Amino acid sequence: MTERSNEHVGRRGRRLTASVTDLDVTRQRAMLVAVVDKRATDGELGLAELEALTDTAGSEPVASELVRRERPDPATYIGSGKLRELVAESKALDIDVVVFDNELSPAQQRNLQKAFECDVVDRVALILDIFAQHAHTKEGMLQVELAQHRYRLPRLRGRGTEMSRLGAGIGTRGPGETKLETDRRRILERMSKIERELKDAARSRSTRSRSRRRSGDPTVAIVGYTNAGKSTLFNRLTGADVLVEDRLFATLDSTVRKLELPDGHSALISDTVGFVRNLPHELVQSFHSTLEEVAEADLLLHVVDASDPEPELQIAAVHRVLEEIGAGGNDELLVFNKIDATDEVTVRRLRRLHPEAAFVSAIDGSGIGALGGAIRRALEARTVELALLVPYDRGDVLGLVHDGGTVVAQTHEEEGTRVLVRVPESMAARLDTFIADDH
Ligand SMILES: Nc1nc2c(ncn2[C@@H]2O[C@H](COP(=O)(O)OP(=O)(O)OP(=O)(O)O)[C@@H](O)[C@H]2O)c(=O)[nH]1
Ligand SMILES: [Mg+2]
Repeated sequence: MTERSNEHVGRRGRRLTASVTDLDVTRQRAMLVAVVDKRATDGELGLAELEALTDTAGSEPVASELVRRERPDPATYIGSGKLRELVAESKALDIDVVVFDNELSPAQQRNLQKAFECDVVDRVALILDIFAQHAHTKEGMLQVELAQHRYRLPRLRGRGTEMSRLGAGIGTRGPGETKLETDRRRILERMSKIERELKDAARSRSTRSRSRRRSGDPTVAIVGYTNAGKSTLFNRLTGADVLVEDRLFATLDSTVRKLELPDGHSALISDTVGFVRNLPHELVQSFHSTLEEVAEADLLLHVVDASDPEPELQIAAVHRVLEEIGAGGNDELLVFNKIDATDEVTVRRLRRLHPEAAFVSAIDGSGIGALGGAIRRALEARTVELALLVPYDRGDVLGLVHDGGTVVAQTHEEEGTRVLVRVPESMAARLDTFIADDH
């Protein structure tokens, strides 16, 4: 914990985050800045989310600034005029840390830090910090540490160029560069070590998931925006006791439980880390193995907070992350949660827009019974694509795939009919012996 919080020890030695050991320290006062396009309409929402993130990270948002600009200023992101204005305001408000919603280049971060005379962090660093505070398992902590190194490495290089550009001569530059190189090498070594350990963990995990697969139960992964109520729903469905909190990224590690479905069927369901708009790439890469479980799931239960002012934006952000992790094509069942806290007009509108979706309250249990049935139906409707070679004397098999599936392509060859079909998974097992070897 201590090593990770050091990430943000500023030049005055004050921390961005209050860790468990220094809860008695007054919360840092944060000024939030979001730079948006001149015509952007969702700037306020972005700022509201940044406030929630800052609060979750342990700092107190005392001022929020929406800056409209055509394009970022290369040196200071916000431009020198706006910078003077904000510096004055930050002094007046006794600000300890300035948090940018935008990703800052190492040079911009340095220039801003100089001007504000306090810590300046961007959204990526903020999210990394929250993850660092919330990681509890060994694998989770390693994944976060790896992401932090990925973030830090180019920033180290940034300091290096600054030093050599000073042209301070052999005496000063030499040791500086050497130290930089040593630092870089040490970090790279540490990263390789973590990557090896994570690979081992992933290997044993995939053995586990293969043996689960062999048990025949289909897999369902709960996904969705952070704080949508995924863990609450998971607990409600499985009787588990996963931590639920009104904070962002309360869950970082995945938990798997058996889910009993109607008519004696069952599935394996997992609860995992939530997504957010512009989830840092460093994290997506590091959480690769956790997210792989999502990509491999037979069905995604996409939980959406219906009481959010813009649920559609959350849905779009989640879809973008799903694409990024290779789960864009997975079957998905939308679940609008928190309907107890959503006004009726909104619920009606969402029902109209998403007729296939389930509407539930994980807190009071409404809609949960129906959700079980919907999951069961969605799993049944799952289809797989198969390339088959059917001998000419097996007209019955061809009839079966034509009736029960969709034929994508069909050619007649010497040994039989070659078909590419999409069939319900329940039918796939019966077609096993006809799968074309050369495909
Ligand atoms: N009103 C209402 N609140 C809910 C409902 N479901 C969850 N919540 C609240 O929403 C907050 C977040 O719930 P979690 O289950 O931790 O959400 P999550 O999606 O797992 O969040 P992360 O793991 O942090 O991404 C908590 O304060 C829950 O009590 C619901 O159906 N209605
Ligand atoms: Mg959770």
